[in-house]
Formats: sequence, C-alpha cells, structure tokens
Amino acid sequence: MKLIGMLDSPYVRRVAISARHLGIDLEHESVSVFRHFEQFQQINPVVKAPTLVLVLDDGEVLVDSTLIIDYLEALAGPSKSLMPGDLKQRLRSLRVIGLALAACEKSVQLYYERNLRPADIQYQPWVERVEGQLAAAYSALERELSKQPLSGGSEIAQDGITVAVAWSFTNLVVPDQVDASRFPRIAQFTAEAEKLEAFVATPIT
Ligand SMILES: N[C@@H](CCC(=O)N[C@@H](CS)C(=O)NCC(=O)O)C(=O)O
Repeated sequence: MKLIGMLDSPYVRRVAISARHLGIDLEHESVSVFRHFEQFQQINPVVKAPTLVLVLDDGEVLVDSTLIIDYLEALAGPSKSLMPGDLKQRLRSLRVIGLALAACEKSVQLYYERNLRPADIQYQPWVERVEGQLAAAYSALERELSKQPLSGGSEIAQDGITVAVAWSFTNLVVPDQVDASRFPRIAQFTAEAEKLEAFVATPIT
C-alpha cells in the first residue's frame, strides 16, 4: 500500500505515524496537492491528501485520514489498536481527536486564506471567526489534558498522535496563532512526542 501526500499535511502525517505504531509498512510518495496537482490527479482525481493506494486491490484509493486509519486498524487487528477498548476512555479519546482535527482544519483554513487568497479579497470577519475557532479548539484540548493527561512514550495512542501532529502543524503554518504559554500541557506533550521514533521518522518538513 502506498500513502500519497506531503508530511507537512497533518492528515498525511497522522496516518504515517499511526501506521508505524500499528506495525504496518506503508510505502510513502511525497506528492503535493498544489505543486504536483496533475500528478496527484492521475493517482486520485479528487486530489485529496492523504490518499491511500491499495496496490493489491487494483490500485483502488481511499481518502480521509480517519477512514484510512480505521482501515489500518482493522488490518493490524485489535491487539495493536491505538484506540481504548473501554467505552468511557474511548469517548474521551474521540473527543480529544475531534478537537485536534478541528484545530488542524482551522489552521489549514487560515493558511489557505493567507497564502492562496489574494490580499485584496480577504474577508476579515471570516478570518476572525476561524481564529476564534482555532483558539477555542486548543483551549478545550488544554482543559482535557488538565483533567486527564494523554498517554505518551511507547503508550502513545491515536489521541496523543493527533494532538501532537496538530500542534506541530499549527506551529508550522500559523505560529502567530498559538502561544505555548497559553497551552503548556499541549506544548509539553508535543515536545516529548516529537522525540518518538515514529515522529522522527516522519518529519513535518
Ligand atoms: N478530513 C480530511 C482532510 C484532508 C485535507 O483537507 N487535506 C488537504 C491537505 S492538508 C488537501 O487535500 N487539500 C487539497 C484540497 O482540499 O483541495 C482528512 O482527515 O484526511
């Protein structure tokens, strides 16, 4: 199976890191949705990163990081799962992942607004709305971490992977939006996660 997309996409990176933790060997091809649009179109006409090419199944493709991870989880089997079996902990994990994915989405929207839309047609009320949503997502995450720390080190799970990937991504693309002193638990957790082998092997830049 081949994972298509750049590692500076948080969605591609969370799939790559999850695959490593699940013990699944994925071939990776760095194709950009912007710089290599036509090449990407040949692989997946919808041009969404990540795309997983299921080489053994006639080159069928799968999109959306969460759906790809769901498939990889099924391949790896329950003993390797990165999701808690306990219902209460699973709910908490889903809540944390949802917030981290919202932070990724809002960071992407701000990045696109700043870098793709010409400055003279940028719409400030929309920008402020997205900035507020991004801050709300990280504030809610910080509260979650103060209630219960995330498992890290060799125990890192899907919630921790997604939080760390999201925080590193926001710091890469819209660093002015995140002040580590306002979100100390997220910043500290990410600093530790970025030292893990799977993170080091899948660098964001
Ligand atoms: N919900 C999707 C979001 C994927 C996404 O938006 N990826 C971006 C790259 S970071 C992309 O494909 N952008 C190109 C486009 O939407 O045209 C996921 O989790 O995979």
